[in-house]
Amino acid sequence: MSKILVIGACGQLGSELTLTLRSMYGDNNVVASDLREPDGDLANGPFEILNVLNKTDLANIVDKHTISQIYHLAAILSAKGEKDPKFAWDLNMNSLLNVLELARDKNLEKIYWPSSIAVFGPNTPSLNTPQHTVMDPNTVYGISKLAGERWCEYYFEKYGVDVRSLRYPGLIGYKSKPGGGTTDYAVDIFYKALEDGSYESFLSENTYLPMMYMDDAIKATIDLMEAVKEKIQIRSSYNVAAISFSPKEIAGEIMKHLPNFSITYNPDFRQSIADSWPDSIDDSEARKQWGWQHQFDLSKMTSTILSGLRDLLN
Ligand code: AKB
Repeated sequence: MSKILVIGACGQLGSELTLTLRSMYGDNNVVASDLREPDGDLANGPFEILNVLNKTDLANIVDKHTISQIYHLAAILSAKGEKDPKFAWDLNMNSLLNVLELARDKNLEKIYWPSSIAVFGPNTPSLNTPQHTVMDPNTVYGISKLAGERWCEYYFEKYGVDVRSLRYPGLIGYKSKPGGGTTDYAVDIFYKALEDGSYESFLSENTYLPMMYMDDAIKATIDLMEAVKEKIQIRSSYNVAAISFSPKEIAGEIMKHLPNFSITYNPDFRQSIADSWPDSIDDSEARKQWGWQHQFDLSKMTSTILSGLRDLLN
């Protein structure tokens, strides 16, 4: 039985992915790790405090738990990265290199590392952005993700490290909040809709971005990691898509459930980041090669989040 280490397990994606992996493979086969102590259900399985920049601690944890697979999710996201670019670069890059080196040296079975739509930039075709195209990211987060993709392919080609990756769109869940991203508005809007009945968007009304409900993101991640090696023909990172919408459209969808909800627009520095990213993504390679299919459209996602969040807040 493979033993899995999740790095960044307390984050927006990490907390839900860890619990799904534990339900699939057993609590004791999935070790969660993060800089901070876990809360909620995450505390019900093995947990290690880990700063992934510390290579020795990382290696000791891998040895202690006989880890064979790593999901490395820790990163500084787009908006936060712009506040301290050097730190974002150091963390995003050196943490990935630590994991790839360890995977090569200890001959680990598989590695998962997320990339992002942030690898694209202002000169990338923004409608149905192809898998292979111009990539000129202008955020430090996007630059680090693009460099990371090149490193993943390099470690696969040169050393045979079985590293797999997805270019996530904005991930929307309600069980834990994201931090420091440009797509975070699409999570905040649900909290504010239920708590205050109104929301001030930091992106303008017609800003379209590729998005995905958390359950689909987890499904995509696990489908990719479970796929037989021969099907994984892209070793940089796969485009994956589900839905695309603007603040105005998601507000309209929320109003179908909460007719008194209102939205105002007050774009800030995150507008220019959003403007440099695609409106929609062509993910046909993922669909063809390993059978990716999403399950949540805007209306199904909205009703699922509103009813789940109502229960959580009550
Ligand atoms: C962000 O907004 O920075 C992230 C991303 C799209 O990778 N959610």
